Amino acid sequence: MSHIILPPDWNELESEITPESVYHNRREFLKLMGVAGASLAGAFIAPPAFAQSGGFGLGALFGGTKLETDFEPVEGLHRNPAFSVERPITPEKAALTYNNFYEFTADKRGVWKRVHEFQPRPWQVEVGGHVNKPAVYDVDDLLGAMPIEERVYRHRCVEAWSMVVPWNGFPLKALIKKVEPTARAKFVKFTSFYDPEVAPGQRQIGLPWPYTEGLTLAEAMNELTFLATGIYGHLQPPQHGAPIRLVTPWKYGYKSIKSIVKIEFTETQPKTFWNTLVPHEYGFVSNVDPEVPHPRWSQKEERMIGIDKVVPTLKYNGYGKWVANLYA
Ligand SMILES: Nc1nc2c(c(=O)[nH]1)N[C@H]1C(S)=C(S)[C@@H](COP(=O)(O)O)O[C@H]1N2
Ligand SMILES: [Mo]
Repeated sequence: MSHIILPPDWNELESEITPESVYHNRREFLKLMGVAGASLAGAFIAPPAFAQSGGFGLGALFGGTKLETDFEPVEGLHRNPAFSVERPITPEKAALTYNNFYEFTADKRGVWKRVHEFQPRPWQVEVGGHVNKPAVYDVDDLLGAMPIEERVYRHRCVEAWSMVVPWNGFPLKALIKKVEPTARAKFVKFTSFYDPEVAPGQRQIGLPWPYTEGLTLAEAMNELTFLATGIYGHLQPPQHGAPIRLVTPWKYGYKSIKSIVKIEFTETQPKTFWNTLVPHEYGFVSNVDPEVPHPRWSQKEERMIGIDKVVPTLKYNGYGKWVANLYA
């Protein structure tokens, strides 16, 4: 059951290339499950229901289909003018209904239908590892203690689609300063929630749940690196990674890990979800670069969600001014 990979076709909505293709990849799947010989294969790789339409059985069939748009507004929000984008902001409904959140489904147009049981509050974030002041924060205490602002950022998925969205939240460095990393801290590891009862994707065997990501400490301290507790002027909807998610706009979207429960300062480079699954396609650094094609498609252009326009992809997604020095 090999899977034929087509290059992105801008005219045909269903032809997008997605990392979900790894679910069809026999070899990767077997490697993950520690299956050495190919003879056992058939038993394990009945195509994951997951990868097809995102159907997970009853939950998916009977899940509500009304798009929730009523989220708690964030009062007194100011847009930081240092970050402006010449492209139009993606219409909110387009962003709300087109998401990658593999914990729920691999069907990016159906995530919003499958997040109803997800409870983003109460929510705690544990911050620890090589720091002087480890702490467990309630997300609402963080909202009260951190400098909340709005930033309009470009978002470029590795699958060659993009958005422009107004996040609200605070720079990660504000939190890092509070916990005081020690000299041994060289990397920051982020971990998403793990709850297979509400996240059917996590019942999929062979995937390295919970979703994890990582940055170098210098990347984490960069002005651009943002913890988004909301979007479009309100608190974070589940599908965008409620109640708190990372945003690293110069990197491919998968680095921007959703629904974070743990932030750890480590001495060595942490393992990350996509890098563990398909190391030769999804590197640890993963900076947006139109000159470096994905092994299976070009990264020179991207399709803007909602307005369906194809535009050139920019090095560092247009954020070289802030981050190029990190990679000199
Ligand atoms: N926990 C978790 N975080 C995640 C993902 C995921 O599947 N699980 N998908 C990533 C990918 S591939 C992208 S493109 C962005 C999508 O964010 P959005 O739905 O808010 O646009 O989230 C990233 N963060
Ligand atoms: Mo992505």
